[in-house]
Amino acid sequence: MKIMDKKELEMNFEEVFGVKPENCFFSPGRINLIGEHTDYNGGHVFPCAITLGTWGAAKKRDDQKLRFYSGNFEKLGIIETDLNNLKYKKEDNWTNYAKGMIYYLREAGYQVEQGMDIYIWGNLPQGGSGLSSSASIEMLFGVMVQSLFDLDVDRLALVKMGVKTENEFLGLSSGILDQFAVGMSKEGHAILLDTNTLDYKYVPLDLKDNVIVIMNTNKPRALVESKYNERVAGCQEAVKELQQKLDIKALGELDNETFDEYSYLLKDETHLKRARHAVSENQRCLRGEAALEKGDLEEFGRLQNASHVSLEYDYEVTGKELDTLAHEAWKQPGVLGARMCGAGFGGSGIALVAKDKVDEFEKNVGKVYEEKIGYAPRFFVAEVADGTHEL
Ligand code: GAF
Repeated sequence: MKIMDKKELEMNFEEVFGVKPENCFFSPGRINLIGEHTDYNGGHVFPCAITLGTWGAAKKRDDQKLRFYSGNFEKLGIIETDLNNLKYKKEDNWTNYAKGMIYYLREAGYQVEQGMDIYIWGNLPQGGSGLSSSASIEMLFGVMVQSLFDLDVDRLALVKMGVKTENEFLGLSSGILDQFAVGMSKEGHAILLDTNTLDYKYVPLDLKDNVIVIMNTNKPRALVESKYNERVAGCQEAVKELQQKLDIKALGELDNETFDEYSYLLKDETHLKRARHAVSENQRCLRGEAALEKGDLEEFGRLQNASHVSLEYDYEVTGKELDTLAHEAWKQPGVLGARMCGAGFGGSGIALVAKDKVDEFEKNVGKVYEEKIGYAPRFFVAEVADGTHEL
């Protein structure tokens, strides 16, 4: 997998803009070990950042122009806009993430009065990788603008602006998982985050003789946003129905027993399934974190498997590509657990695999996937990285 060092980043910037950049940055992607579709339900998530991500170099301009260039989309050339015209435009592609971040920084009163030249390049699989390339770009821009304009803004505020960019600028009702993981992670650690209180703790990620293999479906992205928003709405409906008897604001407040007792209130079978996933996944996330802290990787793997099953049957966000990867992974020697990761409907899964079985694992799972799906998946061994930072 190609990575980019600071020198190459500076050279690429200079080639496009004819001057040297002021600063260079790296922003990771993320995986979520367990706790999926819980973040907009006030539940827990347990992600970590990975060394795949987005690199960026930037320089302030004397005027108010924003000039963006991506090494991944060379054909698009320089996309130009103006600080005073920070509006979402479909054809502006990935630069909408940057525009959103700058818009919300300025809205919050931060002084960003000069334009910038910006070069970015990333190695996260494109087209809905499930590894959060959008949050990676959002946080890259947040930290970039903070540094270039010397803004006194704390990291959590930037994370929240990333979420606002996603929710209000782009219209995806996502939670805080991705931006938090990308912005707040620490090398060698996962973060247990309570998305209701925003309390969090870093947990050393000791996988003993195992590694996390990322399994990318390579499936072209289609309709993920609308299906995602539908799931969010389904959970909100379920909360309303449960509120007839329960004093709750979100599904994450319930344990499995209370949910079972009151689930008769959910007359709609789909709402019942969606809510059951949100509640049980939150409990699995907490149990998973505890198992990992105790070094009980077998239990952790079992919970990951159960998470996939719940996402497959109750939440219905997996699809044949992710199911094939997880189901084949479960059959392989040396695999402790495997599940889809991120929003679903394509994207990536993760598997906890014994180090000495990784080659065999990739060969076997890859072969069956290609036979069933018609094209190959991609595998990466995840390395756990720091959150967005200056190089
Ligand atoms: C996507 C969203 F952006 C996250 O907020 C989260 O809901 C995730 O899907 C599912 O856990 O990555």
